[in-house]
Amino acid sequence: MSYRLYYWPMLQGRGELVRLALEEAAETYVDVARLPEAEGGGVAALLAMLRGDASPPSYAPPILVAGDQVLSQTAVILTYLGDAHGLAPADRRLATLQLQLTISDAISEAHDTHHPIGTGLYYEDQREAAKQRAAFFVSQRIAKYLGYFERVLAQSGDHLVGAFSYADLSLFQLVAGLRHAFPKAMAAHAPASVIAHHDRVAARPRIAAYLASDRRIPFNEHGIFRAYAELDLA
Ligand SMILES: N[C@@H](CCC(=O)N[C@@H](CS)C(=O)NCC(=O)O)C(=O)O
Repeated sequence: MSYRLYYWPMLQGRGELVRLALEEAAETYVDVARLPEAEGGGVAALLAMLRGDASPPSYAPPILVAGDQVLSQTAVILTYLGDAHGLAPADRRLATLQLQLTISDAISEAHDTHHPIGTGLYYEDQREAAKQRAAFFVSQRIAKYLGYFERVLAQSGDHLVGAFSYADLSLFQLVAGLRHAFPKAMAAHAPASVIAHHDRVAARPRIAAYLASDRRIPFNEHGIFRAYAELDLA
């Protein structure tokens, strides 16, 4: 199977959860919007896909085209890749999805620290609200989410559902993103077992190779995890 991923070309975002799964599966894929427009890429290709006649149409990226299937919603795409490439144990499919959706919730809350009022507004136009939202996220939510994953790992061992799954890749990305955006808060609140889990995933050969490659877009201030020092309130 040769996959086509449609995602915003300048940021990791939720597309990164799909990229990590494709990289771990060693599947070839075209990151379509990162191609030049002259080669059918760019944001134009993504917008054309969003406006296209997939059934149902996709509401938002990431979108994965797999043969004649057009899939969106990150957790749906990962469920598909988990089944197709052994990235979720067959007897733990729903457990894997359950954890993935919790990671998705945490990612949405991390995004809302810098865009608490509206995604269509600039950060600079919601700075004061962002400070309030981030204070709550940093003091309450990081510890609650990561404390939950600490409990899961205490139960299951090295991997979230006992054996390796796409949810491990996504937890890695959540932790990497939180460390980028909130280094002081993460130093204060991240459980050691969750950091050790992050490091194990980062050391997986295909993931390590990917992270060192230019396919991995660096964290930046267009993405979900942004390093605004004023929001990192340890
Ligand atoms: N629940 C969806 C959320 C998708 C989403 O919010 N995508 C962002 C980029 S990461 C987007 O472009 N959203 C456009 C919009 O919501 O209008 C998922 O997990 O895939």
